[in-house]
Amino acid sequence: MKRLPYLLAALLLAALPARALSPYGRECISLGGQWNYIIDPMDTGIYKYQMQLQKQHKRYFADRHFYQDKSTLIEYDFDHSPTLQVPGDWNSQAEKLYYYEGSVWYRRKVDFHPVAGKRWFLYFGAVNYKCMVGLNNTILGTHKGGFTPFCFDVTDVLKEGENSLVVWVNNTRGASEVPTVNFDWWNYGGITRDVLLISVPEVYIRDWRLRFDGSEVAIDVFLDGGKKPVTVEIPELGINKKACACKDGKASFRFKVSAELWSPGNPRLYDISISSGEDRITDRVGFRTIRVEGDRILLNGKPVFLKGVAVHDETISVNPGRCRNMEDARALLETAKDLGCNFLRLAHYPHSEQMVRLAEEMGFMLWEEIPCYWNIDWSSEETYANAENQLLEMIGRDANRAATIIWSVANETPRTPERLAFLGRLIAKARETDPTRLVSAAIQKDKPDFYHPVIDDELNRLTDLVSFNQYIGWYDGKPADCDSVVWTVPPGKPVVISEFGGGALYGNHGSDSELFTEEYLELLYRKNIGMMEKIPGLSGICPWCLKDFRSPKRPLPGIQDDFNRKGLVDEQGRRKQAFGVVKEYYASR
Ligand code: GCB
Repeated sequence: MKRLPYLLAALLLAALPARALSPYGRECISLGGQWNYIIDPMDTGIYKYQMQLQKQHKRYFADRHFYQDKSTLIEYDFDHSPTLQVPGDWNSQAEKLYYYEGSVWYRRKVDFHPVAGKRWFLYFGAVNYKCMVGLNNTILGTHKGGFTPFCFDVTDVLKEGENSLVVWVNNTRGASEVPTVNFDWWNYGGITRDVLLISVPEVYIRDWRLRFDGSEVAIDVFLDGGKKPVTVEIPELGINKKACACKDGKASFRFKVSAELWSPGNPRLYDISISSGEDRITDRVGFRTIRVEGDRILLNGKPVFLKGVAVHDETISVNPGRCRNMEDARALLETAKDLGCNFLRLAHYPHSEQMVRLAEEMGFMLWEEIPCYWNIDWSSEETYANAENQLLEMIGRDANRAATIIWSVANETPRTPERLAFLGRLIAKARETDPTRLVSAAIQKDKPDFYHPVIDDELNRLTDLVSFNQYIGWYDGKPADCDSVVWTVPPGKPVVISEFGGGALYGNHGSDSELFTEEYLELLYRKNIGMMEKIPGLSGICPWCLKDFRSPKRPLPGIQDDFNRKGLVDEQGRRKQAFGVVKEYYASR
C-alpha cells in the first residue's frame, strides 16, 4: 500500500518540464516586455460550464477551452486586454492586483523565423507559484514552485511568423504546498523572472559541472542529441583540453590548475569556454574550497567569519516588488557591501540568477534556501516531491557558482518526527547531488529557560552548521536581557546565527525603550552583538534583515503599513541607526 504515494509522486514529476538549460553564454531571444493579461479568479479558462476542476492538467488538455487567442463568444479577448511587464510580479503593477492571489492568464505574440539545424527551448526564470504553458494551441506542460527555472523544448511547436504563447499562472497558497499558507513575505504572483527562447544546435551541451578540491579541477559535460568530442578552455590558465563524450553523452575532465582562488577579498573569476561540434557556451568561474573543521568554517583552507545579512528578493526603491533584473540586484548588493558584509543569506527561497551571479562578481559568499518555511505538510509524499524538485532546480542552476557555499533546506521548522524524516531526506539529497558544499537549515531556539537557552535540535546532527534564529530583545524579552543570557550550543560545529533583529520605522526617534524607534533597534543590535560574541564556535551572524520588506502579516498603521520593519535600511534604502552598529562591528571583526 505504501507504493501508492510514491507512484503518485513519480507521476507528478513526470509531468514536470525538463531541468532548465542555462541561458548564460548562449544565444537567446528575450520575450520580455508587455504581455496582455486577463484576471481569472473563477478559473473560467479551465472549468467548463458545470464541470468541477478535477485532474486539472488533463482536463485542460481535453478542453482547450480558453486556450485560443479569442473565444467564440468573445467573452475574453487578449488583444484588447491590459498589459503587464514581464518579467515582473503582478501585485506591484496594477492597483487591483495588489493583494490578488489567484489565476491570471498571460499572452504574448512571438514573431519567429526558424533556422535550420537548431533546437529551441522556451525558458522561464521563475513563475510564482504554478503555471501551465501553451504555445500555438499545444500544451507544453506545467510547473510548480515559484522561484526556480524550467524550460520546454519547443522546436516542433514554433512556427514561421506569428506564434501565440499563453501562460496560466496561479499563486493561490495551499496547505500542502511549499511554502504553505502562512509565511512572512509578499506572495508576489506572475511571471517574475526572464522568459527566453534559447537556441542550440542539434547536438548540444545540456549541462556541465565544475568541482575544485584545492588543486585539481573536475569538469563533467553532458551532451544531448548525440556523441561528440568536447573541448574545455580556460585561456588565462593555459587550459585547453579535449575529451570524448562517447559514453552516455558525458565527457569528463580532470586537470590541475594553479589559479588565484576566489574569495570575498579577491572575487577572481576566469573565462571558461566549453565547446562541442557547433555548440559553444562561455561562462566565468571561480575556484575555491569550502569545508568545516571542528567549529570553524574554512574558505580555501583558512577560517572565515561570515559577516552576513539576510535579504529578500525584493526592491521597492528601484523596480517595485520582486527584483526583475541586474539593476535591482545591484541596489541590494551595494547596500550589503556598504554594511561590510562578505556573506548573504538569500532568504527564504531561491533568488534570481542575476542576484547570484552579481554576488559572485562582487565577492559575497551565499546561503541559498528553499521555502520549507515554518510548518509545512511533512507527511505528504507530494509535498516532499515538490520540495525536492525545488532543491534540485536550485542546485541545478547554481552548482557552478563559487559564491554559493551553503544549501539550506528549511527555516524555523517545528521539532516533530515527520519533519525530521522529511528534512533528513532533503539533506541527504542535497549531499548526494552536490557533495562539495555545506548543508544547513535555520532552526529555532527552544524556550525552556530564557536566560540559559539550549540548542539541541536533532536536525543539527545532520547539518554541517548549527544555524539558528533568535530574537532576544524583540519577541523574547528586552535588549538589556542579552547581558544575562548564556547560550549552550552543540559542541564541535560552527555556529551561525541565521537571524536576529527587531523592528524600527526609519525616522521614528524616541527613547531606546520605545518599540519601533531607531534608538530601540540600535540598542538591540549593540546588546545582541555583545551576547552572540560569547557563543562558543560563533562563525557568523546574519541580521534579519537588510531592507524593510512587504508582508501582509504586518498591517500596523503608521508604523508597518504592510512592511516588515526589521530592515537595517527602509524600503527606500535609507539607513537606520542600527546599520551603523553592524557596520562598525563588521569593520572590527
Ligand atoms: C523569523 C522568520 C522570518 C520573519 C522574521 C520576523 O523568524 O524566519 O521570515 O520575517 O522572523 O520578522 O518575525
